[in-house]
Amino acid sequence: MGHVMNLFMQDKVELLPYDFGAVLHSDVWRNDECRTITSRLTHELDWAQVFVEVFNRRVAQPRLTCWYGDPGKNYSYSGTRLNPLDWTSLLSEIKQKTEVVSNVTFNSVLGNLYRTGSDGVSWHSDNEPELGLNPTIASVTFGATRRFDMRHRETKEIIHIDLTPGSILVMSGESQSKWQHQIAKTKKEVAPRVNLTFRTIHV
Ligand SMILES: O=C(O)CCC(=O)C(=O)O
Ligand SMILES: [Mn+2]
Repeated sequence: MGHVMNLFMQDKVELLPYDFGAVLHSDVWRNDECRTITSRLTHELDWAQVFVEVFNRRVAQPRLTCWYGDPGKNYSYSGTRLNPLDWTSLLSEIKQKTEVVSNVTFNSVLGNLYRTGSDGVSWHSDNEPELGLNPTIASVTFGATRRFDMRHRETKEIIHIDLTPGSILVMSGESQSKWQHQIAKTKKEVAPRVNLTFRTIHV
């Protein structure tokens, strides 16, 4: 279904045709800044391989993750309980800029490192109870551009969004309750991508 109704508001673009809440801010960081930040995040953050149980089998997530935040903001995620590490100075800087752009404050960040095109994240919504109803999540991209897909739970309509380095995707409103999202694996040769999803955990 070809809903061609992009709402241009200042530099912001609503990407969803209905059950709204996905706005992309492009080029928040310059290309040269992105290169430095990508390298620093890759090396400085405490990336770990998380294993999850799927049909009684221990399966490695196809990406590395890390979790930083204010003390005590714990979060259960696919059966794993993660204790946040303390903000690094670089993460604090990125968080500050993300809060200015999105006009929302956050108390934690889940990092994803997609090493190659064989890494991805399958269809899901960020609808854990700790996030509350209709949460606002800001998803920041450094490194390679990867395609982000959003699929409506009922109509099954799929929206494709290229998440470019230095961009912030702000998901809010009904973007989690009515839509799911994924980063599909790709056979194309792609450089590593670092994604930071800033969230507010209510505990
Ligand atoms: O890498 C992305 O852009 C999405 C990551 C994501 O959906 C998540 O961490 O919940
Ligand atoms: Mn997600």
